[in-house]
Amino acid sequence: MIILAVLFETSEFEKLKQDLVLYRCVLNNMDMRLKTFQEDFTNLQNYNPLEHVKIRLKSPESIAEKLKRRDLPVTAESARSNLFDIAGIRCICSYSTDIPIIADVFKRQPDIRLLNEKDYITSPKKSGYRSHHLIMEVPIHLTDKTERLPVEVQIRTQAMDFWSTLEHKVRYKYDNNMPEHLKIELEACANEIDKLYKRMHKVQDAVDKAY
Ligand code: 0O2
Repeated sequence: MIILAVLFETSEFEKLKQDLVLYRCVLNNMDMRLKTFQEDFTNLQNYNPLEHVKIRLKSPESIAEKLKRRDLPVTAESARSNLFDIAGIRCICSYSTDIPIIADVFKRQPDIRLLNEKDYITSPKKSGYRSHHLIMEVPIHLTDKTERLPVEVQIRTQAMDFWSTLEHKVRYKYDNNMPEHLKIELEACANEIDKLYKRMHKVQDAVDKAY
């Protein structure tokens, strides 16, 4: 695998670094909200559908690489107007039935604006990828102004996350040219995982009804 480093020019890199501070503030803000959701779910229902949450800020290298891949200018301004996943949150749930519940909680936040929603669970990708994506615009109140920045939230079950982490690793290893036999195998794994998860969900339902 050959990796060619794509980089920002020095002045653009300085601007990007300043923007990344704002994106980090948005992630801190979302982290607080998620902790509140978890407390509230547990308090109200004695059940927290959020198994765990992963928060990540895209690195300058990944930002530059994504812009280059899309044939866009490798500048801070271009990153800000074209990339919606610089701030990313992954919410991992126990069951697929929890996914719309979490999505609705985000959508009900009065100061958050939904920019885009993709349901790759009802309609999985050809690769077998399953996840619910929300792109949201979140306000952050700075010392002298309010900024609104996009955040990508991916909501999925542990099983979907297990599959997608492995598939991402394989895809990266083969530099997006995965051999056909691995594509077929991974697609089959995604379907098997889905079936197994639904089967286990039925067991859980039966136990819940019995007690
Ligand atoms: P990375 O390295 O995870 O950041 P967008 O990328 O949102 O501007 P797109 O491609 O239309 O535009 O969005 P989509 O399809 O919703 O994908 C967004 C992210 O979802 C991807 O980001 C991946 O993290 C994840 N994803 C989408 N499809 C797949 C898939 O087939 N397999 C795996 N493992 N993950 C997927 P990036 O930037 O492509 O990658």
